[in-house]
Amino acid sequence: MPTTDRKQKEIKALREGRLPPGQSLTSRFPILHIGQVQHMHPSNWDFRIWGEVEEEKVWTWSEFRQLPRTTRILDVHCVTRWSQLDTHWEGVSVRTLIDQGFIRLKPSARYVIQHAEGGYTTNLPLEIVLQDNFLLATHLNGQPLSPEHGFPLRAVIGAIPGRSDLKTVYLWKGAKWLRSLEFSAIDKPGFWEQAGYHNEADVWKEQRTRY
Ligand SMILES: Nc1nc2c(c(=O)[nH]1)N[C@H]1C(S)=C(S)[C@@H](COP(=O)(O)O)O[C@H]1N2
Ligand SMILES: [Mo]
Repeated sequence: MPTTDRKQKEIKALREGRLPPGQSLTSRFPILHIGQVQHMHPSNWDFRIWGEVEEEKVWTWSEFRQLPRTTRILDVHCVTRWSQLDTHWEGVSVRTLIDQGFIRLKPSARYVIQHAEGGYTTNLPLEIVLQDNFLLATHLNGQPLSPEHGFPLRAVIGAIPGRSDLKTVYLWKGAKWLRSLEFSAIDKPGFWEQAGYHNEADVWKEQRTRY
């Protein structure tokens, strides 16, 4: 959109309290990752649930597509300072999988480590993964994810306007090309967390780096 339009939307977002400190609005969806785009094919993709669970699970793509589905509209915030509002996602809620018995956690499960194709990892406390603003997404804005955005599955976390009860973290804590969720008793800092980024990454507190 033209700069003036972007600026006006940004002022509106600020007024509505939807733009965290140090962020500016973008209308395109920037593509950002370390390394190369992973070109995944549903036929050689599966998704594993492991660690502190009563029973390990491995779902093929056709099995994953049978799981209960959820849609969410999220404001997403990248630590490199762009934010995009009202992104539409569709996929699977981890809380729903647990509530409906698809995943049975051990009481020792306290953290969730996302493992992506290509080696990227990121970590979150279990309670954040169970929030309404965390989703395992297969679709963005009504379309299956493009390879660049993480096809066939990625995690996403963003703000839901008006839900100040939900902790919102920077988008690096949503791994593209997601292959497994490890439930863990201990925290395991992921790729950026080990590189000096803030482990908690609260967007409203501007927890960008540890230093
Ligand atoms: N596998 C993987 N997932 C990743 C990343 C990455 O480097 N590798 N980058 C993260 C970062 S920093 C951001 S901002 C978002 C960007 O998602 P997008 O490219 O769909 O906009 O992906 C996140 N997930
Ligand atoms: Mo990012």
